Parts: sequence; C-alpha cells; structure tokens
Amino acid sequence: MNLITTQGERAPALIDRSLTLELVRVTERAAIAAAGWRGKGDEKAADKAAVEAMRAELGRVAIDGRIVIGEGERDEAPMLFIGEEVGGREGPKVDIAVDPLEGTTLCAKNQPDSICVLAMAERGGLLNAPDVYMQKIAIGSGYAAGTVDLDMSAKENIASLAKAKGVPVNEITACMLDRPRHAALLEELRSTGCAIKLISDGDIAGIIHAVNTEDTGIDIYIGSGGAPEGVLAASALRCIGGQMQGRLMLDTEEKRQRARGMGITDPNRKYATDELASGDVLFAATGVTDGSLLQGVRYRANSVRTSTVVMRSWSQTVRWITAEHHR
Ligand code: VTB
Repeated sequence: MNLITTQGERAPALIDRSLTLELVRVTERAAIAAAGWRGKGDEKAADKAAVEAMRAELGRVAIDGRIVIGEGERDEAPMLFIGEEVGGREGPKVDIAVDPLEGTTLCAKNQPDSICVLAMAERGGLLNAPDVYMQKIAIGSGYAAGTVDLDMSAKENIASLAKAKGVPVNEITACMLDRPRHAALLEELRSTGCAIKLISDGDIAGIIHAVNTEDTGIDIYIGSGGAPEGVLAASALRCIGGQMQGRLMLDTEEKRQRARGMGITDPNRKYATDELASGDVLFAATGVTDGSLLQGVRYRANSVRTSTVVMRSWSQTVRWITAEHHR
C-alpha cells in the first residue's frame, strides 16, 4: 500500500505506535522462555516454551489479533497456528506473522542466531498462507527494480547484480541455506565464481543481512526456506529498505488446496516485498543465542538481559533495545 497520498502527504499511521513497545515485550518474553532450553538438545521443548510465552504476552496486548502465517503443519510444532486469535481482543484488528523460535535447532544446540520474531500489520496486510516453502530472492536498496528476479536463473541474477554494483562477479557474496534441496542451485552459483555464505538455519537474518551489505558483506539472499520466515523478512525490509521477491512452493494438489482455502488463487504468483507485507508494518526480533543480528539472552546476577530490534515501516524507525529484566 502506498503511504504517500496523491497530494504528496504521508498517509496517517494506521497502527498505533505504542504497539511497537508491546511487540518488544512479546518477543522478549519468548526469548527468555526459550533461553532456558538453550543447549538442552530438545527443539520441541524450546519451541513450546517460546510459543507459550508469546501467546501469553500477546494476550496482554490491546489488539484484536489473528495469526495469518506462522508455524504449523510443517514442523508439527506446538504452534501459534494459522487462524488462531490472539490478543486482549479490545483494540485494533491486526494480522500477525510469527516465528516464535526461528532456529529451534540452533537453540537446542546453543549455536548462533536463534531469535524470536513477530510482525504485525493492519488487517489484510500480511500474506495469509500455509506453512510451506517459499522461493526467495533479496538484495539491498539502491538497485533498480528488476535487477534480480525469481524468473531469472541464478547465473543471470548474479551477473545482473554484479553489473549493477559495478564489481566483478567474484566480488559478489550470496547467502543461502545449506540444504540438499539446494544442490543444483549451489552448483549453478559456484559456476559463476561468486562467494557463497552457507547458513544452517535462520533465513530471516540471512535476508536482513543481504540488505545490510556494508555491514555484512552479503549482497544477495537466494533459495527456498519457510514461507512464514519469508513474510517476516519482507516485514523487516518494509522498514529498512531493499528488494525481495517470494513465491510459495505449492508443488502438490494438497498444498494448492490449503492455499486456496486461504484465498490464494494463483499458485505461481510472484510476490514483491509490499505484497508479502503491505501498509503499516511493525517487526520485532529478540536474540535467544548470541548471533550476527542480536545478542542472546544473558543471565546476570540480579537480572536477565535481552537484546531486541524493533522497526516500524511508517516512520522507518529502527530501535535496538537492550532491556534488564529483574529476576
Ligand atoms: C528456514 C530457516 C529456519 O527452516 O526458513 C528453514 O530460516 C526452512 O525449512 O531457521 P528447512 O529447515 O526444512 O529447510 C528453519 O531452518 C527452521 O526450521
């Protein structure tokens, strides 16, 4: 949705800005709960702790909320399931995308980059879709529209990006999930001579890093990952800039049917950033384990310290919030 009116004025904010801090409370609580399961080798328990904390804390927020994309069928996780109504019910109607514990394996193994994530938009603002895979491609801001495209080959995308950046292809760094299903893509990328950062999990952070190239050295995110993570990454990009495309991988009739039930009529549709997350969008993430984006939960003598990033698309404000929670 265009936030600039035809008169050139910015449309009024649709989401009450005080909700920004409410979201921080929600992801902080989830992260503290999950942190108790760091390094315990139990992904399900870690996820369940995050989900329950997130649900309880959302219940204290004055919103009439609805989960439109989240965990669910794919991981058979304890879920904040798609369609679940959350919030105190008295308040604005909002849509919510969640990944209560992004990187459950990372948390269970106490490895970097496990985070608790949530995005909120006005009703209808976030893609309502089943928990399937999504093809994704993302680059930073400052490139012309169409510099990369899901309909181009990986080779073409890398060549086009290198040209737009004005560097040789071997100075481009691509980030992707290290998965057997990416074998052909990896081989194609290798043939270009670009550098590839393979990550074990955590493609929300991967996409955010592709936009923050100067800080991370990553130029492009490419490959398939979870659809909820795609919508959450797009929500962040609405606040920090950059381009992204996503396409749901509805490769069976059963998945197409589930998607149709959520109003998706074209199973091959390619979504731009503002079609994955439109209008006024808030995004919050709190670190569970220390990572490239955020510090993890730290136990201190009399307090627990959390690190959160919270963003708002309307103002494009990005806040880094370190909080001390009394034990
Ligand atoms: C990604 C990644 C997540 O799921 O979306 C990925 O961001 C996609 O699914 O951290 P596969 O693991 O099946 O490839 C996670 O790895 C979480 O499970």
